[in-house]
Amino acid sequence: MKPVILVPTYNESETIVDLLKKLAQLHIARDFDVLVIDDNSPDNTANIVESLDIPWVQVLRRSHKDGLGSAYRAGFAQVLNSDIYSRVVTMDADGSHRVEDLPAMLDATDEPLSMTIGTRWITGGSVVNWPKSRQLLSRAGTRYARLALEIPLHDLTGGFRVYTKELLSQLNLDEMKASGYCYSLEMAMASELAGATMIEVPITFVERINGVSKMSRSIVFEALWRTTLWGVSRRLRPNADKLHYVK
Ligand SMILES: Nc1nc2c(ncn2[C@@H]2O[C@H](COP(=O)(O)OP(=O)(O)O)[C@@H](O)[C@H]2O)c(=O)[nH]1
Ligand SMILES: [Mg+2]
Repeated sequence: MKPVILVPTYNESETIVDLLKKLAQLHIARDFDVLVIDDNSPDNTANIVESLDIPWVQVLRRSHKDGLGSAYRAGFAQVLNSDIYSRVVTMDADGSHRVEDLPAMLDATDEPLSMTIGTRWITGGSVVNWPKSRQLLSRAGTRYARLALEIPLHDLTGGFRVYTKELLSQLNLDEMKASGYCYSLEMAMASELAGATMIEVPITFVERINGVSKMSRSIVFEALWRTTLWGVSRRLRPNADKLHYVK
């Protein structure tokens, strides 16, 4: 049993090769697979990855851009169908989630029902090259989600995580609704409802140098309204939420 790293991509031709090169260095010491989940990127990301012909890297091709949450759900469904994986890592393609931080994330716990969260806003964690506005947005997002969802974690908006297969197989992934980046909040909420141990590992988040961010106003808006609704629902119907998210 080995980990699998899910890397969602949309127009990441300028970043994905570099990430895979860095992962190849780590692959010398550790066994893992990579699944790139590509939404038919017009810049040929999927073809570029396949042309590298790396035996431990596969591409899941989707027909059109359908958001980060939906890309991850497709990836989860594919890897949960296989019985060779023990854990699932989620990682951005653009180098913001550093391969250097991955060993500490993978070694953080042996707990079978757990989620390890790469965390920027704790001692030892940091952010490099993010404008003040983006830092503010991320910190305010986490603070609002902590309050609304009552989850005492320090980085709820980050997507660098390790889920155990046992945890993912207990969640009703088909019931998840977030289409954009707030999928990370929905997954944290569902994992907490499943009784998962949550481990925070400090990471350094480095803003991309190449390619462009897909963050948009509509992604922020979706996170805001969904978090507000989830917060209300958690207070009014806590058991219904558990039934909704946990098998
Ligand atoms: N498959 C897929 N990947 C996406 C989508 N939106 C964003 N991504 C990927 O998600 C990761 C994070 O996106 P990014 O634009 O870097 O967001 P930021 O770091 O918050 O500015 C990158 O690897 C993107 O290519 C999408 O709709 N589909
Ligand atoms: Mg990024």
